Amino acid sequence: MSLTLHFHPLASYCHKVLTALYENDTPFTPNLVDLGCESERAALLKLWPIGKFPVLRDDARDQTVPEATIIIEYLDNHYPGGVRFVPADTDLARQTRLRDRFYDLYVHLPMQKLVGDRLRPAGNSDPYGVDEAKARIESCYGMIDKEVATRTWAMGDTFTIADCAAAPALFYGNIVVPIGDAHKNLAAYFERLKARPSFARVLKQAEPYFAMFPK
Ligand SMILES: N[C@@H](CCC(=O)N[C@@H](CS)C(=O)NCC(=O)O)C(=O)O
Repeated sequence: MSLTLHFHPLASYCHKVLTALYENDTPFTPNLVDLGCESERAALLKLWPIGKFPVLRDDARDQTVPEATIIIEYLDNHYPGGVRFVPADTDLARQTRLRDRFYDLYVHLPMQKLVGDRLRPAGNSDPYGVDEAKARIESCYGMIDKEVATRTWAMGDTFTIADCAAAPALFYGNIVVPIGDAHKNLAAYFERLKARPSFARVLKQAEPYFAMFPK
């Protein structure tokens, strides 16, 4: 088995890649990285000096691939399975990548801002930034609600990289900014994501670590 995923079961961007791996039953070796352990952090930094996971290592092709989106595209290109994450059609591919960017940049990152603020030392919180992040997520919920009114998945009938991006962004997003009753189509889409076997498996594996999530 040539693929190793350096990851943590609670980490939202790792959920994105795990969902893609499980969709196609792609064989890989999981390497759980405890960033609190100096040697494990140092090993991750050696692979990717930014020090964030997920990072995929492919020994067969001698490639180290960081960044969730790039990892999924790499898997799609070099280890394709039944589910293709980026469509071959160039226009559809562009629209799919835009959805992926949308979920990462405008839902996932503001969600991380809200979670990160809970971890800041007392007296160092950023109420202005927190309000901005909440407003961004709320405006995205409105956009998504309209989009998925007539779609099963983010791009229509087919599960893509955009859904891999949406699932963890909405899962943790819903904890910090509840989806609520006002966004019925989004709420239904979120339920479909949670019921998707690949993402359900990711959440099951994260369960033992949920107590680490900052209240
Ligand atoms: N842009 C990166 C973001 C990765 C990221 O933010 N990873 C978080 C976990 S979800 C992380 O490594 N956090 C630990 C840290 O920043 O020290 C991607 O898409 O993979």
